[in-house]
Amino acid sequence: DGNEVAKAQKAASRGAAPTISSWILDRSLPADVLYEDQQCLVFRDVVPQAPVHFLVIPKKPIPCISQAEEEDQKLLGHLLLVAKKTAKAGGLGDGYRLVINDGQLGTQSVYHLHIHVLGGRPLQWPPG
Ligand code: DGP
Repeated sequence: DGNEVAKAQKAASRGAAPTISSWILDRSLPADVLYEDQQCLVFRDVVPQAPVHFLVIPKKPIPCISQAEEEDQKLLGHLLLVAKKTAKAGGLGDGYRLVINDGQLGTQSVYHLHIHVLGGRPLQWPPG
């Protein structure tokens, strides 16, 4: 909601590193949490790019997919299964898209690994 956007902007203006881990895992920023277990958290994106847009993040602070390790294999699989379950629970039975942005050219803006779950409208291909 607007309150969350204002807090995000305030945190950014303080020069705080924009990591979802510090804002959401510490609960310093209220997020609309849809699902949580020991390994991950699912919450609504504060700047939705589709009628349904949420983020699946590991609790482990992996900065980006390119820095994930072999030892993260099970966790990464878990994140995908949680993404598909929450997509179905979120009413995206007719299809949706999972996106992981990586690094500068991938337009990653928050350096805590997250899977975008996008749907609720026909999506364009290729993405921009
Ligand atoms: P990316 O560009 O892939 O790094 O996506 C980061 C996403 O995170 C972007 O869609 C906006 C969202 N976001 C950034 N800060 C916050 C926040 O504090 N709360 C929530 N709910 N979403 C955030």
